[in-house]
Amino acid sequence: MKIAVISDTRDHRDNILRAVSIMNERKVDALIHCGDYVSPFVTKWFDKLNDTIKKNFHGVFGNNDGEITFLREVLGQICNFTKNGLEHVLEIGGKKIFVAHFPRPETIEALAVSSNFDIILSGHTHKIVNEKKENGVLVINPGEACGYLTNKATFAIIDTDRMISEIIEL
Ligand SMILES: [Mn+2]
Repeated sequence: MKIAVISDTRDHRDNILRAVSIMNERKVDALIHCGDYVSPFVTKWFDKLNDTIKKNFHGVFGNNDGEITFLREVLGQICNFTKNGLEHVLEIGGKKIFVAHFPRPETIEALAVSSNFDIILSGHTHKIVNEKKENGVLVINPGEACGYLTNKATFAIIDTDRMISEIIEL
């Protein structure tokens, strides 16, 4: 299965639309957003995802998501949030996945070495991490889709069969 992972989209309309069209073209099976959407109106752009992806669209909130009530109400129509909205534990393509916007590096490391999850996803730092640990665990930060801090707008596509992740520039 192919899982797209995106983070820190921060209302960047053009990059979101570009990412969505690549996800549709590449026929990914699922999408995980690692937080910092910012405004609920991003729903309008994510709504262009094909139906398969929309049925398998999961997200967590970030520290810049102020309007959580309305994000939950509007984006929540196509994106699955947990009750607290801050963490997700998912199973996709037979892989156990942990998602949070800004776990501390120590937490990510502890989760990775525990082998309790196959894939650990986070965002927030705007820095790409594409790492495969010795125990086969993937630790991924897709970087920033907005490109505001690094001038490099990216997201990731994970192939769960091969357990590799590709970074895609927008
Ligand atoms: Mn953040």
